[in-house]
Amino acid sequence: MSNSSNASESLFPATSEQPYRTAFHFQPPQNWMNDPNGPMCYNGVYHLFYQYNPFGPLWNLRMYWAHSVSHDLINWIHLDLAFAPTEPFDINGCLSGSATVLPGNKPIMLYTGIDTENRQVQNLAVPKDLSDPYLREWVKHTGNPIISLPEEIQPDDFRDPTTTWLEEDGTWRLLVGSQKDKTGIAFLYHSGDFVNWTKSDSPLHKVSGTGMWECVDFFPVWVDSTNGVDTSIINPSNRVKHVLKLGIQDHGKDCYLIGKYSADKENYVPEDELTLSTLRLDYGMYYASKSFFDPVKNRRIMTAWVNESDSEADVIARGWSGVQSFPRSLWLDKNQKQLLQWPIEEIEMLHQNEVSFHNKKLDGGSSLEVLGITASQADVKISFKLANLEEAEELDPSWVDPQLICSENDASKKGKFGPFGLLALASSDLREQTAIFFRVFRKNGRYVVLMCSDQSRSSMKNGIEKRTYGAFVDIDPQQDEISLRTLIDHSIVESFGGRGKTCITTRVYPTLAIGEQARLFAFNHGTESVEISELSAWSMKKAQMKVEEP
Ligand code: DQQ
Repeated sequence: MSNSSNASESLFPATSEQPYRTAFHFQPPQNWMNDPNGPMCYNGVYHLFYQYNPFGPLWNLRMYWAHSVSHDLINWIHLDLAFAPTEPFDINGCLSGSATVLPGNKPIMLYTGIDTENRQVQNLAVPKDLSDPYLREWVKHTGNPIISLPEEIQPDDFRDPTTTWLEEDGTWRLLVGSQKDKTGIAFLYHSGDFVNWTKSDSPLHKVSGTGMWECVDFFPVWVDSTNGVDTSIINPSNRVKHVLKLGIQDHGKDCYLIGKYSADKENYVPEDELTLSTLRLDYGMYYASKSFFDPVKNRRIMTAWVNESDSEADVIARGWSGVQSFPRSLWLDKNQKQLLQWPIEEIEMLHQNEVSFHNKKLDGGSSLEVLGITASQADVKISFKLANLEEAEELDPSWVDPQLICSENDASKKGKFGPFGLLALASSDLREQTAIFFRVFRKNGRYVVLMCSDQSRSSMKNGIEKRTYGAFVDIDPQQDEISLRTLIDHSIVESFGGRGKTCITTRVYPTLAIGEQARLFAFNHGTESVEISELSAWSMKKAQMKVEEP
């Protein structure tokens, strides 16, 4: 394909003219990007494909796949487009899909095409030249589609094949997301040769009332290790549980279940019911996530599309839309009830100018500026210790929805313990600020920790979305410090509460707190004092994102 690869990076506007371009979150040089597709590691090179509109910064169903590669998941080289809608089986769009590295070290790609009849079908493609370390060119299988639309399913409700996994008998399995009459469905298919696929009599899972399931992901996690597990683990035993991740299209939320997968019975038994409010990968803007097993570092990595919340006119004016979340390692929490997520360790390559301090009291109503770092491009870790917890307010029994509690009690509303946390991308007069904070309540003799990300004052601009997000963090503040890690990157704020138990990602568009004008504060607007037991913050170097010269 020849298209966007001729331009060099210098053709794109300088950062000062583009204050919302990110420094270390993945972005293409221009145009629209959404879902990550087919992430994989092949011969030590990481590949990220993504949904891309090469013709402009807005979404268009007639999607292409763009392709970038990296040796460290931090610095990226943008290659030529990988797939364009050119064939009868994908002429109306190449939608999301997944990679599998087959035995013998052979990568393959499965993706959804929209065919001449506007039906969603599943297609197969392979690299043209396995000796090309970047796998630049891909060849679509001539027998596509390899999976046609099931009779009972609407033409636009059948998409996003998962990474496949191998069973003990040498046959392969994969899932495709769907819906019928508002019941979300993960269809299970099997194949002996990768070309002929048969649908199992029963789907792997379905839940009524949830609507279309997009970008389904299905992978094993160790119950007793932070390492990753290859999707094709044979004989998983009791050391493994399976995560079923579902993109709930009607709500734009990535939810997941933890459960037991039985290959013999071809069934999946989740431990909990699927709900929209619990077990979400991220409680902010984070969708269409996809994970892969990284054999180099023996870990599972996940990335997701983080959309804009800016106005369409501003998106058009700046010529691009969408960023990828910073890659996260993920594993099962010790309690086996939820996943933990943490920025991949390679982030440290970008750290510079560390500032840190210990044991600083933050009186009620006070704040403390974190000086010495570039506050618009930073990685910040902070932990809080609380004394006299018995003074905490009782949680109002009607407060069950954390997002609602956070919206109705923004960062300006004083409590006893909280709000305390960080003011990111703040202007010096604090008229602009993105507050990521905690509140602690008592409930039935125990404690409840609420985490919020309040965008209501994030920008002086009008007419843009400034939602507040919230979720509970499953920690006991009597035993554990309340920790927050926040990645700040110009227009994205990615926060990890309780060492990765609760994540909230947001997009913000400050007008005053941009570039060197941005400031960072620790704050406590509660009436009770809290102690910052530890703070470490780093300026972040800019990652290299280069377009490959022809
Ligand atoms: N985006 C793709 C689909 C997927 C959706 C289209 C999720 O394949 O279901 O761009 O964001």
